[in-house]
Amino acid sequence: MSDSNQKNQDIGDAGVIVEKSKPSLKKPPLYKVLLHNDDYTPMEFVVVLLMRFFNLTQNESESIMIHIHTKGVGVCGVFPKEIAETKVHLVMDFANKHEHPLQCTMEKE
Ligand code: TYC
Repeated sequence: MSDSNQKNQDIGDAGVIVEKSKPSLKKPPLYKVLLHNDDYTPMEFVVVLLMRFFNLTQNESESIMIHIHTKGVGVCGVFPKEIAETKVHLVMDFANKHEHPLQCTMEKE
């Protein structure tokens, strides 16, 4: 490519400017779904919730719950935006229905 041409252009054989096509499929931005610690939500409730909404095993759920309990916050999973939003809503509905103060948020990776 000659220096005078931009990145996405090149001079073809017949002196015609050829545009290189940009890749059209960009990866969607991903979001972490976070659970926050509190003093009241029962540990077993958090474990059940992690198994139910994040398809984690009992062992995975217990270790994430203990991580959140000791560190204050933890990642339950990483998803495209709309799926992360749905998970946050489902978790908050579940916690509210059971009158637990559990907080679930999302954050761009
Ligand atoms: N800290 C809570 C307790 O001692 C347990 C807990 C863990 C609560 C994780 C929320 O996201 C949480 N019962």
